[in-house]
Amino acid sequence: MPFTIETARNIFPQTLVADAVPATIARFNQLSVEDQLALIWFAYLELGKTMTVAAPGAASMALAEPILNQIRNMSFAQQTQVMADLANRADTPICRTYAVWSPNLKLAFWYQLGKWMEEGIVAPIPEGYRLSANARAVLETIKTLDPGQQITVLRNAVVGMGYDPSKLGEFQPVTEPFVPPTDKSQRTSVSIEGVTNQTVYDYMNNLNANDFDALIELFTPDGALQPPFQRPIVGKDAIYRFFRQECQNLRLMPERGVEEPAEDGFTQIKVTGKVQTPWFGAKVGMNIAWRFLLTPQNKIFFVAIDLLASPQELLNLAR
Ligand code: 45D
Repeated sequence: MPFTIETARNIFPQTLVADAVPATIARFNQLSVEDQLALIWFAYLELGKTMTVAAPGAASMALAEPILNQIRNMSFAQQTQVMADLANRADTPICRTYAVWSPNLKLAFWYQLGKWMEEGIVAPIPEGYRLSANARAVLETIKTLDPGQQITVLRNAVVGMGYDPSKLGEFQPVTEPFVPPTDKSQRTSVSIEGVTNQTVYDYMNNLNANDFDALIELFTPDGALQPPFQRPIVGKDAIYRFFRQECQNLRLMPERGVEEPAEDGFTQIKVTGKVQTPWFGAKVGMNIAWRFLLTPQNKIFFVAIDLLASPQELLNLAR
């Protein structure tokens, strides 16, 4: 039977992903909005002890600026209401604007609010705020996660806020400005123990160079890419948009992998290694697996990117 996207999702079924992330987000979503905001604040403070978040670029900040200035000029009570509305996914003008922002813009917005909360410009979490028992338990869980999982929980919490974009109909997402690909002379190549497949090397090197035009040509027209904890993104157009909107300036550091023939002349390749996000740079190396399914023509029919359960999983290349 030929592969479908659904069957392709099951290649290398032994891969152990960080289920703690969606489980923690689900528990987080059950909390009151007051608890949610306070919990993120405490988690963010905790994170700040060991790693610093890089300031977002000026161009991203400029896109969020009108709303940020509006909030800055509000009373503490109004500011608290805006933050609660965002956590509540309410239908307000600010929540609608937020909904169409790319994940990085949402993070940039909260980065600035966090700074202003520290400086007393935006309503802080009330001093002595006591988390509910459930919220305390969620916070304790977050503290036990590895750093890559902690920042993924925070990112997912931020991305989930605001008005539900699926209720907006057609819209043009607002994303940070596009950076040109790295000049050919400045590029470096990854090396992956156990892997010789050129498409896999091209995938890693083009993504590292922000060369999304070259990268997308590695996929079949009906190919799919499955980001961590998401459904597959299907088709070249959608994948290309995702790359341009959400994948700039990542650093992929694959370490090892295994290649083997699959049915119908396809090849399946699993690669493990680290990925850095521009937000935390070398401070946080996320433990990642890529599970590729390539056609006989060596095009990417499917690739899943998984956040691994533990660093030990980096050595798990079993099928
Ligand atoms: O509510 O091969 C306050 C793909 C309090 C592409 C706050 C990939 C109140 C293909 C603290 C102010 C992309 C899939 C909030 C590879 C409050 C591919 C603020 C993978 C919210 C490899 C909180 C890439 C703040 C990966 C400011 C895995 C929180 C990328 C900030 C992963 C949190 C990137 C930040 C991740 C989190 C980035 C900045 C997980 C950033 C996380």
